[in-house]
Amino acid sequence: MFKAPLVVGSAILSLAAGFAVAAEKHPTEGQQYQPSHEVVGTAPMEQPGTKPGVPVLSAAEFEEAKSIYFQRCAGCHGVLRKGATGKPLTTDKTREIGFDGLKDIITYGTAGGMPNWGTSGQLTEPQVELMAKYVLNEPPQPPEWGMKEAKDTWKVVVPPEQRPRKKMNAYNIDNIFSVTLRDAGEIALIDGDSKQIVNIIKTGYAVHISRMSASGRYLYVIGRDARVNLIDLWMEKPDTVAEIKIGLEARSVETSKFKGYEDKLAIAGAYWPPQYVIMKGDTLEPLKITSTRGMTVDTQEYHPEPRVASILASHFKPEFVVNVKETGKILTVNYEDLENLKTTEINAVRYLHDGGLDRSGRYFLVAANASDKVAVVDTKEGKLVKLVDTGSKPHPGRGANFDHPKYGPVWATGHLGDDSIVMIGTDPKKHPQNAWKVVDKISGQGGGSLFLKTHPASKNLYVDTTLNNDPAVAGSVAVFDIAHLDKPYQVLPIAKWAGIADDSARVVQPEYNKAGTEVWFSVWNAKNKESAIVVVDDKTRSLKTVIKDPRLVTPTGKFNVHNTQHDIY
Ligand code: DHE
Repeated sequence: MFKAPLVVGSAILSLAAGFAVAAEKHPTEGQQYQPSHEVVGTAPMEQPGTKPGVPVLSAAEFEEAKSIYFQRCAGCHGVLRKGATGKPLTTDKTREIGFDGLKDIITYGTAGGMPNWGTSGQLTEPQVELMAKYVLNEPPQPPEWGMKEAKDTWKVVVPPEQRPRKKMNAYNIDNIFSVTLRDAGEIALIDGDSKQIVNIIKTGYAVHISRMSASGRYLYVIGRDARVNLIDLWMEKPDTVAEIKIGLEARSVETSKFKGYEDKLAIAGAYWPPQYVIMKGDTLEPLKITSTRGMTVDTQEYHPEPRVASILASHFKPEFVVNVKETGKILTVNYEDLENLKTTEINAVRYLHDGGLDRSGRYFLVAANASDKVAVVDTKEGKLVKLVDTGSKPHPGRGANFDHPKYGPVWATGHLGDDSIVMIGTDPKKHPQNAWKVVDKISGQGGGSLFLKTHPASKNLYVDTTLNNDPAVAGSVAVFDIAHLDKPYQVLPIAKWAGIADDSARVVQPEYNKAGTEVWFSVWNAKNKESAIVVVDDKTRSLKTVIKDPRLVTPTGKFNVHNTQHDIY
């Protein structure tokens, strides 16, 4: 079995900062899998005044340095430079290190995970010097985004009363896929039955995820620039009916799913400003903005910019589960009474990222990848059940639920930092001895895994290795037989099947069709190169169709309407 050499830190776990702008190169090269704040970096910010002895930057130098900082550094060191997964870069610290010391750190990196921006060639020597000078100056403050700004950007394109009263198209909308066209700032709606493109819709910049309303009629899409698009799938040609910007930088959106609240509310979480916004489900009218600034779970220190990571709608209560990255807290936000908002603050662990429900829908499992843990929350009781130790940097997407032949129902995650796939028991009633423990661990193709998936109708478990630095591994997926997890996995050469032999093409995110008979993969190439969607027949594990179209630019996430609506994964 091939095992990729794993360098956790700069060299391999590479994706992130500023990749959207690097159109000519594959975006994942040589950059860390850390959030980029490239959109916040474009906001107007006043250049702070200088102090005697601190290098003065011209306005043009300040703009260049600010842009580099927000693209490449803010994800780890924070927008305000107070530290996140990286060290604080406040001026009391940077001035102690001094210009030469900073220049060395930026050039060569550190054993603690700071990338070698200089020697890797990603920053030129003058840019390294510029950044050393920049961090000796006070950080600029990006703007806030309150109700006024949200309302100023809110647009109802088609008011609810002018929308169709019934489905006006012949599509089997349950089996439509919303496909992220990352660098185009668009989504493609693809008919899962005919594999034809239904519409290409302009969305936010570097659109991140799509989620479905409880009824399956409305699709919500969020861009990195915090723009939310509301798309009505009942229209003759499904399209945007409302939009809003809920902040300057964001990644998550979700809708109310509790009985009686279907399609009533939407919520979006921002990276900057650190806040979540609750909106009217059918118009996106902003109703309530809540800041996530506050104390960290462990050291109980104030954190000025805790980003909102994944958000999930509970099926058991009228609640959203909001994961706050830097404070390490999980908030359950009760949406029954927005005037008297009741929030339960659940202590978990720092740097919460992505996760999903167990198959019963009651428990939510979320990865804190920098802590090598998965937090389990009981959404019915509103309590932390367990923090489970996993492999290095778990990254589940929403994870995969299946019946393990020996241990009963499990939820699985792959890892960025090693080749393991761990399975956590999720049935405290019938299998109490296995509940919330790692009951099984198998090895996949290597580290750099982002997503894994199965379906109740499938016997297979597919695991991608998108960020592995071996192009053959990044361009293929491993598939395991759930009934025989101890048997070797099969490798499906997805990028090759797409006829894309380019080393820069990475295969990302398995997604099933509604019936669970097909699995769709994105062959994610650079913006100026050919990408594709490869459809695999789940039963035979063979190639079924390749979807290619010049409009399919940088496809990444794919969200099947039915599976997303019902949290099937
Ligand atoms: Fe994502 C989900 C954040 C990079 C594709 N991504 C998420 C979620 C968060 C997040 C918080 C969970 C949303 C939810 O469930 O509500 N992603 C981040 C980052 O901060 C990071 C590391 C860097 C950044 O600056 O954005 C990052 N993500 C990426 C990518 O580079 C990917 C591969 C391609 C892309 O389109 O940008 C990517 N992220 C995805 C996808 C999901 C996702 C496809 C949804 C998975 C799912 O099945 O639900």
